Amino acid sequence: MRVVVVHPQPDASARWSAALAERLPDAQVRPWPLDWQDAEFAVAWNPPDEFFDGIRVARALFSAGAGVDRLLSHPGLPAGLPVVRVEDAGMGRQMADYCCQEVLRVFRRQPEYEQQQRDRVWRELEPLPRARFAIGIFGMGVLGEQVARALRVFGFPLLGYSRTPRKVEGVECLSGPDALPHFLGRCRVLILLAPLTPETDGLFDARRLAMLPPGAWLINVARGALAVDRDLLEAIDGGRLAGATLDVFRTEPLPAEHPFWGHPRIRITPHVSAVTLIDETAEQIAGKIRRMQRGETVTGVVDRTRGY
Ligand code: NDP
Ligand code: OXD
Repeated sequence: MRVVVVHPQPDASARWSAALAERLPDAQVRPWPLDWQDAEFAVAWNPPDEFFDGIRVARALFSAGAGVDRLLSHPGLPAGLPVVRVEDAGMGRQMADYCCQEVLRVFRRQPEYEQQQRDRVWRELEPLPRARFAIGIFGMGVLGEQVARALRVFGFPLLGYSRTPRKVEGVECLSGPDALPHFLGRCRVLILLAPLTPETDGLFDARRLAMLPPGAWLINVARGALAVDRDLLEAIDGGRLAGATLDVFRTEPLPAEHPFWGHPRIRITPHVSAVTLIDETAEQIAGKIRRMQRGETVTGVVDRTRGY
């Protein structure tokens, strides 16, 4: 059995290949580029456009991350090839840490205290009422649900929104386009954690951002393209939104001249809210490869028509 690994960073390709080879001792695991014309499986993160030109991948393409938007828009992706995504593998815990940290910062009025520090102002601000500080999670899948569970201990009202109906203890779950304005209208903090698909691309434009309560805070840990950059800046500059925490961007790395960088009410991290942990993820992928080799089904197969 042959497994090809493709990753834009050669050192990451080498680490992935070693981690998979250790778990699949009977397989040949090699980093791309190579002279193979075929392989049973590929493990890929942002493969270059020419990746599929010289090699036929027969059984499945494993994403090295949870999001598959880049793979699904790859110009060479063969039509019938199953695409399998990462399910959690240690990302949920990281995402929960990140979101709790940002929610607590906003709840404890830290952005305002930081501004006061810059202005050398000593002033106590009124604590915010916890019972009215509702947190909304847009995307209640593997990661969204773990974020909700982690936030539960803080006692905020929790709302979840998904494409299809879900049930999560302690979370008021909504779904479907008709429920979106009602959901957004209650989110004091909105966490974006849904995949980038034709339905979610640019969904958070001026109209949808205006549905949030005045002074709301946006946390985008999903994909940058879910929000419209210019509309987000206008909502913050116009005072409609208090600010945003952005981990993901339409163009990554975020270009040096982008106005997000220097904005006093935008916090930026470089797509690190949940990084792929190579050992945990290789373990999951190797397990799925073994199951497929035995003719069994695996979870995490992407529905290409849905886009995730
Ligand atoms: P899942 O597929 O498990 O969950 C996706 C959730 O989004 C589901 O609840 C789904 O609804 C919902 N959803 C999909 N389309 C829509 C829509 N049009 N309207 C409302 N809800 C929608 O994915 P994960 O939780 O594993 O990951 C979510 C995303 O997080 C990834 O796609 C990726 O883009 C991003 N990510 C970012 C990382 C980072 O470091 N910043 C790291 C890892 C992931 P339903 O339940 O009905 O299917
Ligand atoms: C992912 C990501 O999708 O890192 O795994 O964004």
